[in-house]
Amino acid sequence: MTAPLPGGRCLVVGVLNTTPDSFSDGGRFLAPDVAVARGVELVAQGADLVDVGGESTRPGAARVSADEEARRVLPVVRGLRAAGVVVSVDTMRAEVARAAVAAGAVVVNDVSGGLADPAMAATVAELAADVPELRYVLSHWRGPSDVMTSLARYDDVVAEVEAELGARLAAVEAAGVPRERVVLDPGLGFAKVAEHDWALLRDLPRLAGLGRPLLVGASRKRFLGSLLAAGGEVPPAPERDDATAAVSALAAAAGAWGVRVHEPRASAAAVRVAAAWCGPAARHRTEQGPA
Ligand code: PMM
Repeated sequence: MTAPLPGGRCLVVGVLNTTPDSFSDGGRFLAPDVAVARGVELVAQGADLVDVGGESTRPGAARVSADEEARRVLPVVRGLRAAGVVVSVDTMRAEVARAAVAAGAVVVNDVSGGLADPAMAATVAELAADVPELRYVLSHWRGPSDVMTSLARYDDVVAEVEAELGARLAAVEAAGVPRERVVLDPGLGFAKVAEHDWALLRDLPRLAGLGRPLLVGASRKRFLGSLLAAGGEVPPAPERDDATAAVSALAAAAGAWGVRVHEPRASAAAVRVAAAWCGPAARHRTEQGPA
C-alpha cells in the first residue's frame, strides 16, 4: 500500500510526461529509469502524487497508438509504485487506464472527460469497484488537440464549461462511476484562449458548485506565457514556474482539491501558505474531496 494522500490542504500533483513532444518537458523522460527517477524527485520536491502521461496534448499534437502509449507509461507506473509513489495516469484511453491501474495507478486523469473513448466511463466504473481508493479526474474538453483551438468559442465560458462538465459528470455517473470518485477539472488551455482560462480561474467557486472537488492544471501554460510576455517576447515554459506557483496559492485559497504542476517545490509551499492563510474555511472546501 502507498501512504494515503494528505488531507486538510490542496494536493500537489507532479507532472511526468514520458513523451517526445509535450510542450514543456517533452523528450526529457522517455527512458523508463530516467522517468521513474524524475517521479521520485517530484515527490522529494513536494508532489503528493505523480501524474504519468504517454501522449502529448499540446495544441496541434497528433494521437499516438494505444500500444505506444502503454509502452511509454506502464513501466514508469510500475517503477513509481514500487518506490511507494502515489501514481495517476494521464490517458484518454480505457485500455491504457485499465493496464495502468493494474500496474498500480490509483487516479485515472482523463483530459477528455470520457469523450475521447466511449469505453472509458464503463471501464472506470469497473475499476472503481475493484480499487476502493480509485479517483477519476474528469476534465472539460471539446475535441482533440489538433482541432481544439477552433473550438474555443463561447458566449459565456464559465456557464458553458459548468454546464458541459455537469453533463459529463451525469454521463459517467449513469455509466456506473460513483459520484464521490470524480474530481472535476476546468481543462485550462483545452479549447480555451487566455481570457477563457482567466475567467474560469476567477470563477472556481462557481465550478465547485457542481459538488465535486476541483483540480487546476495551469502549470506553464500559454496564458501564463502571454501574461508574462515583455516587449513581444513570450518567456519559455520553465520561466513560467513563479506564475504557476502564484496560481497554485490562489487556487488552493479558492478551495481547489489539487494543482497539477511541472515543478512542485514552490507550489508545495504555496498550498501550505494558502491552508494557513485560509484556515478551516479552505480546509472545509478541500475536504469535500477525496483524501
Ligand atoms: N493539462 C495537460 C495535460 N494533462 N490533466 C489535467 N487533469 N488537467 C490539465 O490541465 C492537464 C492535464 C497539458 O499538458 P502538460 O502535461 O504538458 O502540462
